[in-house]
Amino acid sequence: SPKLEYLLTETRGRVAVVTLHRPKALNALCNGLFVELNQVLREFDDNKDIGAIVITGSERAFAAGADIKEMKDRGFIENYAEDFLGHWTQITKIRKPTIAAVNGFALGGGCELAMMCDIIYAGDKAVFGQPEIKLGTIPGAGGTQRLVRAIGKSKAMEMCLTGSVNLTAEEAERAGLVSRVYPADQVVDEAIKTAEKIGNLSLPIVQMVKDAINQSFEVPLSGGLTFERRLFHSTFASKDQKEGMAAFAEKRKANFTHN
Ligand code: CO8
Repeated sequence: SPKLEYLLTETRGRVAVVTLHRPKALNALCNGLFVELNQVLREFDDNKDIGAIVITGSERAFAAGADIKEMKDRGFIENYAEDFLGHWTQITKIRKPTIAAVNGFALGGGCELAMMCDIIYAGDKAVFGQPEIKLGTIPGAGGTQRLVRAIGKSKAMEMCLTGSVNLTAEEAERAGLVSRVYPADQVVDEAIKTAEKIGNLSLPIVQMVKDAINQSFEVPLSGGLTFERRLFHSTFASKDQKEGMAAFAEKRKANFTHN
């Protein structure tokens, strides 16, 4: 792919690591950064040798939000006509598991970007917040929706209405926003370890789990349970189900071929 201005990428075995790299602006999510992020994620999603993706920033900032300087003079009609920042949701269409490894500020769009990932790990100095209201606007990429589902109404209201009540890493873990907290310098490695674990499992089966859990956000319980059971049934059409269960019965390690 062409040279990237705002991102660093590397692969480690079946894991892709994407690092937001706009250090002078605390990884503020300018349009160019998001265009690159969508492009890189799509490439890794299409790459058969990749099983899971880690998204991280710097120790100081995962991302301090959408780029305020870039958007401050925009108008309603252009926002609406161009569906301003609508392309942010493309990351939720990535079919491989995504893990956000968050250090430092995850504010506004930065918090929303983390919430668009499947799993969030936090460094112990991470800070999650939705300060948009202090700028005279509101969260636009899930801060009033995904955050409620993650931490409940009262905490989400408090964060979004004040713009200044933030969650520390510990609080975010207790509230369920984050699955684990690690020392800041270990969080990326731990995210990569988990991504490796997932990446060595059967990719199509992993994708079914992701699909099924995401379905739970969209449909009533009975519909979600039926969706889950049908996917469960369909796993029996895969070589990897045969291999996984045979390996258990033969007391050996399964060798999945992603088929
Ligand atoms: N946009 C643009 N530039 C930024 C941003 C940002 N969000 N955040 C930081 N920067 C820049 C600063 O302007 C500064 O640049 P310069 O050196 O040229 O002055 C540089 O990064 C370093 O920042 P600070 O000097 O401010 O660093 P501090 O350590 O003093 O403060 C803070 C760190 C507290 C994180 C502070 O920078 C801050 O408050 N940033 C803004 C946080 C914020 O309000 N974020 C929400 C933005 S709005 C948003 O995200 C809406 C999302 C809507 C998505 C809709 C999708 C459909």
